[in-house]
Amino acid sequence: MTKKLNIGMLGCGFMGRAHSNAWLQVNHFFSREYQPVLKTCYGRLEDKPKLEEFAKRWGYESIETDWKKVIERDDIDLIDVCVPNIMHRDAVLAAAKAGKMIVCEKPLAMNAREAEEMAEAVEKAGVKNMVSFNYRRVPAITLFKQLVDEGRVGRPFHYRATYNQDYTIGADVPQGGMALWRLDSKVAGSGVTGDLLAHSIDTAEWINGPIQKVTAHAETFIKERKHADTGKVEKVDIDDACMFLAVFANGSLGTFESTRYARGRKNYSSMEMNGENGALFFDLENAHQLKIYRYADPGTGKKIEDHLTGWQEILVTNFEHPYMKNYWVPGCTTGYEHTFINSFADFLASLEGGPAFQPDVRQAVRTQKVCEAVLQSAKSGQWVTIP
Ligand code: SOE
Repeated sequence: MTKKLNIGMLGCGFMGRAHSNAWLQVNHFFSREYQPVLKTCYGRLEDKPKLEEFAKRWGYESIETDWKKVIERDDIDLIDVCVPNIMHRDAVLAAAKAGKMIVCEKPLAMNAREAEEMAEAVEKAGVKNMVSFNYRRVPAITLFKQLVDEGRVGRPFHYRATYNQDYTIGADVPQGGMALWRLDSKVAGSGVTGDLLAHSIDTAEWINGPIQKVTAHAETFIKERKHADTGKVEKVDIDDACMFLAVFANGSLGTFESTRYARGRKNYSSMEMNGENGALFFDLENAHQLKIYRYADPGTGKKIEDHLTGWQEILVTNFEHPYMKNYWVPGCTTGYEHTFINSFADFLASLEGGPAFQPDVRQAVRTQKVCEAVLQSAKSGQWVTIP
């Protein structure tokens, strides 16, 4: 039996493309009762030519230049929020009130207060929801978590995450506008903390459990940039780079670093965990490789033979690896877009009686609180405990 799931897409930019592709592809690779239908998409009136081209390319049946109309439509089941962060709150509150299912891009909100308000509204409405922290569904990261849960790292001592890019180094890169709203704090809420570290924090807490406290330092390297909307040179308020130390409730120590000024790094997200029984390392530039260092067998506690210890590489493309049996044959890889397809596959499964989808809006509030504590600590120079 198939059921139509009518999608109302808010946004026609980078994330709008990533999500539209995933809605179209998910039934090709995963057997699900729900069949997403790209019903309508919203973009600003001033971006109408771009919106029309977007709708045509991805096969949307109609367009809307008023986002509220998308939510009001009776024929829409799910609102997919891919507009800039400043619009997330209003869109999610309205969608919850209208009883629609919600998919929201990360970060959930501009700040923790907004995030909490959104979670309360969604919970009150009782609507199914997910927040798109897509990297949890990189097969090698899912396997990372599985191996930790199997005890292969053992008692954890350290967790180290980086998320580095280099696209804002040029002083002539404008802030704001359609493409670079992530550089405008009034639209994005924060810089790398909300945009990139939020991913690292979501994954870190998923793997290690809660972070208890943080101490941070943030930097804005270029203090003024031309604003694409006003044409004027304006103060830059976002964090270009941010690093923080964390203490996890499990006793492990965390270090996190993120910047958009790491010359040579485009979308370099890495994580390493070191424990009593072993260690794991992953980086997104080698997305199908997971490195493992095995020191002791988790079942018996017996030390691995000396001549076999050392970093080993798992090519995460086997049928037994997370998500991979749904794609090609062992050795054939998947890409960035598949992390969104995997997310929607799990979301649809949750609608069909499968495990509740994570991260949901409530869990994303938690990530937002850690981000806020990081920014607060960067200002005060003090350790901040996460409430
Ligand atoms: C920023 O450049 C960005 O597009 C993030 O917003 C995404 O979340 C990340 O996955 C890729 O980089």
